[in-house]
This record gives sequence, structure tokens and C-alpha cells, in this order.
Amino acid sequence: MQDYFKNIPEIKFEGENSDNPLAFKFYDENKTILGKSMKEHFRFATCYWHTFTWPGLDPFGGQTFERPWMGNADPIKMAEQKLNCAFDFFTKIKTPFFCFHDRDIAPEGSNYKETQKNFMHIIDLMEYKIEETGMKLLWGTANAFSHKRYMSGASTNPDPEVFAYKAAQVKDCMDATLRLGGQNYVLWGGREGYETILNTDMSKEMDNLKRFLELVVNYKHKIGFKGQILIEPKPHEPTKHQYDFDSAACLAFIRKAGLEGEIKLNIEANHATLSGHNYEHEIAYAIANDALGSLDINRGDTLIGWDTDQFPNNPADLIMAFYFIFSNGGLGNGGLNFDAKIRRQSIDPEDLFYAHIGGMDVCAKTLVAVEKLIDDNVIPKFIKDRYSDWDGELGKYIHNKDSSLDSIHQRVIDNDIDPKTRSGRQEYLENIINKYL
Ligand SMILES: [Mn+2]
Repeated sequence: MQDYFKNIPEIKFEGENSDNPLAFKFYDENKTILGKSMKEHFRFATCYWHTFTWPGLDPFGGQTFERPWMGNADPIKMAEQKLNCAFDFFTKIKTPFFCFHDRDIAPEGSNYKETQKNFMHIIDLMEYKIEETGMKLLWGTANAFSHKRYMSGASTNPDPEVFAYKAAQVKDCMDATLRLGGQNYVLWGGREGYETILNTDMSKEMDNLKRFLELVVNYKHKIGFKGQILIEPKPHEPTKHQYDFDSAACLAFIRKAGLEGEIKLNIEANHATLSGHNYEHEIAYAIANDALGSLDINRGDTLIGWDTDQFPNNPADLIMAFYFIFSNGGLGNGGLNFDAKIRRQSIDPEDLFYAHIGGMDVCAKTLVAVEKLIDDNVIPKFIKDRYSDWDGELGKYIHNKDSSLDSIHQRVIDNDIDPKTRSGRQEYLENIINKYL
């Protein structure tokens, strides 16, 4: 049954004067901006899990969504129906990409072999759907966190059988991602962390995580997968202490594993804020370390402390993130994946469209502002001036291999160095940003 979205037409750009809630006001996929079309810049992806699999749970209540593929019939039939409806949605909303976890698309069987068979059955159908619609896979990933076998970790589990089970799952999912022409492969370590140090050998867990990453990178080269391998930072939820806390923590263990250059980051807005950073900090940190891979775009709620995964709706939240991305070469092989879910009261098929339309429009609106910000060059000029003394004699001396702590000490005395304070001009700069919004 493909008619769940039958009352909804293909979404078109109608411009900002349109009152049609099922039309784009700002996202004009063919509009050229900063030398490329909006479609090419954003590489939007719809995610399978929140949009088609998540049933509307919250910590206090169960399913609120009644989708035809969420019934009690044969789980394979349900998965087939979900696939058909998902591709119907993708083609109508016109995100050129999608993303999935293995468990979003196909049910578990009674043992690994049966689970693999279910997964491959849907992958066969998905390959056909991709060919039919021209839709592209931004990334695939394995869900190694939902099932109870992963309650004490996946690659950081005390039990090597759990490690092996996850490795098997990731192998199948990497094979499928390669076959479907996926452009990246993401690892999110949902359970890679711990609840209490009382029962945890942190050193062993980190070594096992390192081994897991080596196996993944080796396998990537073995099968000739040309896409990027990405880790997605998240500070807590579900575990109290996640090893992949933020961009910096992820880079630390990527370096510990000697896999710099092999693994980059998939940075999510709401995970950034949960780690006490903002989205632009995490993005700028990744860019400064040549580790920006792709982005999950969503937002949290400042009044609710958990990962609410809402659709972005405010250009002010995105402008600096977009500024860093688009003044540093853009998203490359990555994209903007809506790892975002509608609220559990938004139960109608239209609600899924309103959410994606809003998210795509707010990105488009922000990009228009960012183009002007980049063209006017005000921020880079300010920053360049602020650091310009590093191009002077003292700055160069400090970086000279012949300088030392004691020679710099001598200079301070000989030249009577007495630094004067200088304004950081934060409010002046914030006023400039407001001009563009
Ligand atoms: Mn995410």
C-alpha cells in the first residue's frame, strides 16, 4: 500500500508570499547561491528512523502514531510497506538523500542468520527503489543500541560475543551501504560508555573500541568502499558517560587508534548542545582539525534537558554554523541529515511534510543570509586584524624553533613587554550578525 501520503502532492517552491503550507517559501532547489544550487549545497537527507520507525513514544507514554506499516501483520510485509511509503515521501519532499539504520528497515529474526536474511531482502527492494526514483543514500549505519543484548555496550561490552555480534551487524550494513552507493558510513556509539566505574574497566573498554574502529577501517579498504567513515559525538543519553562525548573526545580516541584521516565526524546540533557546546563550536572544532564529515541537523529545547531532536526553525541558531561550513568549502561528501522528529501529538501524514518543509526552508533562508555575510567579508577581516600581531616580529619569534621559554622570558625583560588590554568587540559583532538575519 503506497497511499499513506496520497493526499499530498509533490512539494514545490512557491516563494515567500505563498500561503500554501505544503510549499517551500525559501528552498528553491535550483537557485544558485555561492556558486552552486541550493540542492547541491545542502544535500538534504530524510532519516528513516524518526520519520518512519519512531512510533511517538516519550519517557512517559507509548505509541501515538498509527501508520499503516506499524500494524501487527507479518513484520516483513510491514517492512516492505514502510519502504514503499518512505520512498513515496522522499520523492514528494525532494530531499535528494536518505539515511537508515539496519533495524529501521527490516525486523530482527529469531537468530542472526534470519535477521540477515530479512535485512538483505529489504536491501534488494531498496536497491530497486533507488534505481527507480534516483534517490541517493547519504549514509548507512547499524543500530547497536536498541536491543537488550547491547545494554552493557556494543564494542565496549564486557562480553566478546556482543562485540562479535555488533561486528557482524556492521559488516552486513557496510556491505549494504556500498551496494546501494552510500556516500558515508556512520558509527554512533549509543551504548559505548558506562553507568558506573564500580563495574567498569575503562582501559579495556577503550582498547576494545579502538580494535573495533581498526576492524571497520580495514574492512572499508578491503571492500573498496570509497565513502567516509564517520563517528557521531554525543555526551550522554543513553549512558551517563559516553566515550564519544564531543568532537574533541572523538578526535582523541581516533588519534589514539592512529586513524586520523580515516575517520571523520558526523556532528549533530542537539548532541552539541547536550555536551555544553553549541553547534558552531563543534563544527569549527572539526574544521580546524580537518575532521568535518557530515551533519545531523535538528535542535533541542532549552527548557527540556533531553535530546528532543526537533526540526530546526530559527536562522539565528544556524547562521554561525552555516558560516563556518560554507566559508570552508561546504559539506563535501557529507550532507544535512534531518535527524529530527515531529512531536508526538503531530499524528497526521501532513505533519511529516510540514516539519521537513520548515527545516529545509529555514536552512535556505539562513544560506541566503550567509552568502551576504561571506561576500561582505566583515567577520574574517575582524578576526584577521585581531590576530595580525602574530605576523609581526614577536609572533614569528615565538614560533621560531630557536626560541625557548627562557629566551622569551629574557625578551619580556629586555623589551619591557607590558601587554595592553584590547576589546573583543563581542556586542559590536553580534550587532553585525543581526543585520544579516
Ligand atoms: Mn544524530
